[in-house]
Amino acid sequence: MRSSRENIHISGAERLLDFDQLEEAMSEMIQRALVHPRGRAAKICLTLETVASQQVRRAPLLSLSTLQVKSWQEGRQRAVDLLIALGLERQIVENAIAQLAAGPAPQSGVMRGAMLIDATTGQRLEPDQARGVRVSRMDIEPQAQKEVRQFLPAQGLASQRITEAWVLASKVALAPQVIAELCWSDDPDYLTGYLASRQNGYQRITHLKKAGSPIGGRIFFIRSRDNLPALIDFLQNSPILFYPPEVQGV
Ligand code: WAQ
Ligand code: MG
Repeated sequence: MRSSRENIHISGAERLLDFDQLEEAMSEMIQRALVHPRGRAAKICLTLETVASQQVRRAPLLSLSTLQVKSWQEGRQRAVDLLIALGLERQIVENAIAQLAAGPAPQSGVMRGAMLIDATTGQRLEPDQARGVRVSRMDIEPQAQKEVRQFLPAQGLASQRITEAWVLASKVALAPQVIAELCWSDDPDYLTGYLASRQNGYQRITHLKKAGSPIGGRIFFIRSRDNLPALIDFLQNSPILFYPPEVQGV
């Protein structure tokens, strides 16, 4: 699902479900698009595609941990340090974060998908800077939903958002070309973001943006532009169902 108003992205979501779960999931998505902190959508696009069950791969979620920080400035500093520790260059990381913070789409807007940054040159590699690359066709295995909830630090309303971000990040981290992902929400009141990598797992950072800001997004730091079409195809199309993490972080 993706929803918009006057060409401004409001929200999106993707699921990978059995046929018998479709109707319920669809109406839940429509509700979400209509009642959203970024405003009420004027246009909602729903796309349903069949995926053969033999094509669906299974994988574990990344381990999950939470870094408590006092301000978004401290949170971004921590994120930069962690990215440098993963081998990225400070200049490239800071420049990518500055682009995200300024609104990475044309006219300083929010993108519908993620930015792809070449970690060796700092160049943006997504073919369309308004759309970005949207990761799709991933979910929690139906039989693991309950167990996964037990891993979450917060119960209630927030957990659906956390689960969705955790699943998305776990899919992105499976791509060998991806070094790390940095994300914070475009919802004005949601300040927690994350840094995810195969090496360190899904690291939530309690503040990554200023309260009230409608600008958010995702940056995927990519090893090189080699095999870019294959990477994009994997992120958009490869169906994966996740089960609980094999090792739990702190
Ligand atoms: N693929 C790629 N990029 C996406 C996708 C997707 N499927 N969905 C959203 N984005 C991009 C897009 O630019 C959005 O503007 C931006 O990410 C933010 O999306 O552990 O809520 O759904 O507490 O607002 C992370 C922390 C919350 C959760 C992230 O993102 C936690 C969040 P939102
Ligand atoms: Mg949002």
